[in-house]
Amino acid sequence: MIGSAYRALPIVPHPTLSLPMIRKRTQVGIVGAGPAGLLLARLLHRHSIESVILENRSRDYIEQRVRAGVLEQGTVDLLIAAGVGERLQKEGLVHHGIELRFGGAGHRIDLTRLSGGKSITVYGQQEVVKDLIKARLAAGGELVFEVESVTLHDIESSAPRILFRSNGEEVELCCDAIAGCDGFHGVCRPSIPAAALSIFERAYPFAWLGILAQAPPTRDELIYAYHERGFALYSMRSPQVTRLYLQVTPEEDLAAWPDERIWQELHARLETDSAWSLREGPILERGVTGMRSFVVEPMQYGRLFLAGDAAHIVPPTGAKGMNLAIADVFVLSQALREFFGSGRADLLDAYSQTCLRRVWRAEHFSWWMTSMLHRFPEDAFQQKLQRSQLDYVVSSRAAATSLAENYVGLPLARRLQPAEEIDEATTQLRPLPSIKEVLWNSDIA
Ligand code: RFL
Ligand code: PHB
Repeated sequence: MIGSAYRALPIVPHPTLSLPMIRKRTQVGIVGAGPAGLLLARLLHRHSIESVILENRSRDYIEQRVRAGVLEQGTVDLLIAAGVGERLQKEGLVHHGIELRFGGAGHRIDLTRLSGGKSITVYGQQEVVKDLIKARLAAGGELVFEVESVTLHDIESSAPRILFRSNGEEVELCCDAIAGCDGFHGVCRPSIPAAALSIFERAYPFAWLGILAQAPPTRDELIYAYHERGFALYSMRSPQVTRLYLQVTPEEDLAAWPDERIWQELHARLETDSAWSLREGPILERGVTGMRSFVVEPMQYGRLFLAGDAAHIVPPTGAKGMNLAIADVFVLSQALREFFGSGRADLLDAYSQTCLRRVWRAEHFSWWMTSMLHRFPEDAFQQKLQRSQLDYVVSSRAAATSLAENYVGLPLARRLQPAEEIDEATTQLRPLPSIKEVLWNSDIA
């Protein structure tokens, strides 16, 4: 356990085990130290709101876990504003375009020109996690690794509690609110009665085999390749390290993919008619990731608020998962600030509704990119549609602009407004348009 800022309450007997149990209190209990949980704690700290983060893995494990790599413009801006952007600004690779490759030719989508000056930044998720952990500990914040047996209680009340075990001790953490940031396989979503939730999901008949290779990138922008052998993605992590993905079957056995086969397949799927070389190098890491779309509605139940992968999953083709997690906790931090600052619950009540609008946009974009770029087995009609769509996207400014706008990320809500404001003339409260209406930023006025 690191730090000791949260308040210890008297030791009481454990309700079921009759072991002594340590009671503690905080304002917001956060389950999960991924990008969502860690950034939420950081934003709350900036609003002087106390929180405790509980993580069931070790610090080393979560700092080494290789996952996302593409940060939207709004994510970068928020990390900088939160005071955790120093290394990101030094080491992150700013990209102004991506390539769509098909039929033996590459087609560049100029993200920056088409999105009115925005860009994306390639910076590994585990680097974001390292920066956030460092900032959390430097600020003396509570972050407990390797917790066990986490369970949630009284979440529908105004005094929800988290029970967990840490270093052999039973702990009860009493909170005003709980943030479920524990990813897709966490315990928070299943703590909500099933009847209170609606689930929307889609499975795909493929997965991604991803590798990290000690090989300098030969291109400085990402390449999304549509090929009759299947999709391939060319990405990177640094001037020395390439990140590559291949479409494979969902039940793919990694043992069937020796290094030579991986490189052979990458060469075949990324080939072009013009000069192009893929540099090979030692494979540092490899894994197979399933593809799924999933959304739970609502993203809140009583005083439990789900954020990030705990509430929604997208297939990685749109590079949206971590960015969505970050957008959720931005909304949640603003709502909690209002709640603890003025006692108003209207933004908290609107949390799910506010997040879901962005979530569904990203769900659609990720599904669309996935459907356009992957090979669907034995579906000649689909293949003809895909080629038509790809031709359209690289030849129509309107279609390319739509891709660019979604890829760099729609704006985060600039200002979360309460549902009422003081009328200066009468000094009475007057209702504003609903939160939904004032939140979404549209370019079409
Ligand atoms: P995380 O990162 O899964 O963190 C959840 C944390 O909760 C912990 N946990 C628990 N802690 C305490 N008690 C329990 N009972 C717990 N159960 C779980 C876990 O150990 C973990 O530390 O969720 P979060 O914070 O919502 O973040 C979401 C992102 O991790 C995810 O969406 C992205 O990685 C998705 N993703 C991508 N997103 C992007 O924005 N851009 C990309 O380019 C991108 N590429 C990708 C991706 C995900 C991939 N994989 C491997 C799934 C590429 C891949 C291959
Ligand atoms: C990555 O670099 O890991 C990456 C890039 C783009 C994606 C998904 C993953 O769409």
